[in-house]
Order: sequence, then C-alpha cells, then structure tokens
Amino acid sequence: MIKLTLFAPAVFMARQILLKECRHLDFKPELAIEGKRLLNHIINTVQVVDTENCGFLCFTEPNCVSYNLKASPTTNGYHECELNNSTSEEHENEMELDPDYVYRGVKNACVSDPCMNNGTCQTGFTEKGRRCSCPVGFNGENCENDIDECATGGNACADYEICNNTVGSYNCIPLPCIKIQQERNL
Ligand SMILES: [Ca+2]
Repeated sequence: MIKLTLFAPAVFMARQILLKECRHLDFKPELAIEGKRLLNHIINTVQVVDTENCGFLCFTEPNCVSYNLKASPTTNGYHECELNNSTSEEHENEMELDPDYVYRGVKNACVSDPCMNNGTCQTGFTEKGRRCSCPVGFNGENCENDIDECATGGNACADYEICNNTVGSYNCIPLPCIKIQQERNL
C-alpha cells in the first residue's frame, strides 16, 4: 500500500511494481510554492479527482520532476495536474504567478545531464539518483556505447546483404553480384 501526502514535504519511496524498478523522489520543502506555476516544461496534463494523485502521477512518470496542481476543481470536480520535466531551480524566470496553482518540485539529479547521444536523464533511479534512458542504437550507463547490431544479431539484413555497423544504427549493403543480377533483370 503506497500512501503519498501531497501538501507536506515528503520523501516518496515505494516499489514500483509496474516499472520493475524502485524510484526515490525527494520533494524539497523549498520547492513547495503556493500561487505559482512552472511554464514551458509540461509533458502531460491529467485530470485528477483526488489532489494527492498528482504527486503519485509524477512519481510514476519517469521524466517528471515537478508538477503544477490547480487547487480549485473544474465544474465536474476534477483538478488539473500538470507534470513537468524540469524544476523551478533551473528555470526560476519561467515561474508564473497564478494564485490558483500550487507547485511542487523534487531535487533534480539531472541538472548536470550526463546522458550522451540524445539519451534522456531521469531523476530518482539507481544509487546515483538518476539514470539514462538511451535511444535505439545506444547503451551504457550514459548511453556512451554504440550497439553493434551486426555483431549482436540485432539486424534485419538478408542473407544476400552485408551488415554494416554505423554509430547509432546500421545498414544493409547488397552483395556486388546481387547488384549485377538486379540490373540485368531490369
Ligand atoms: Ca550501431
């Protein structure tokens, strides 16, 4: 049973059954701001019935490190919950005064982003407090390694093609004799 308290500074620790990896988020007291909202970093907007669910949704969205919660409900009783992929510490000038919102942010371990090759840094994972989510074609702690699809068998080249590894991908080159045959068939 996971219990999260939205309006108190809290350390959220829980085992994420669905994500199969523990996440630890530290919602900092100094990043609990009434009457303000972080703009330009919203990755998802969700309608929640219970205001406590906004914190939980941030916890379950790996790229979320802060959220804006609209305190007053809509006519159907929902509260607007905006999940952000950055915090007010990095973007203080993008905090908008809005008395209808409350803002909560965590200690962002991805301020100095170590992820290479367009990897996405995610706060709250591993003993370092962060991890890199690597794009297709790369792996390694910081996405520093190109995957050799030709060596690992992770390629879709046909038997009559040569696999050619490239950085972040690979390509399939037809064997020369096949090329000639194809030209004759034309
Ligand atoms: Ca490759």
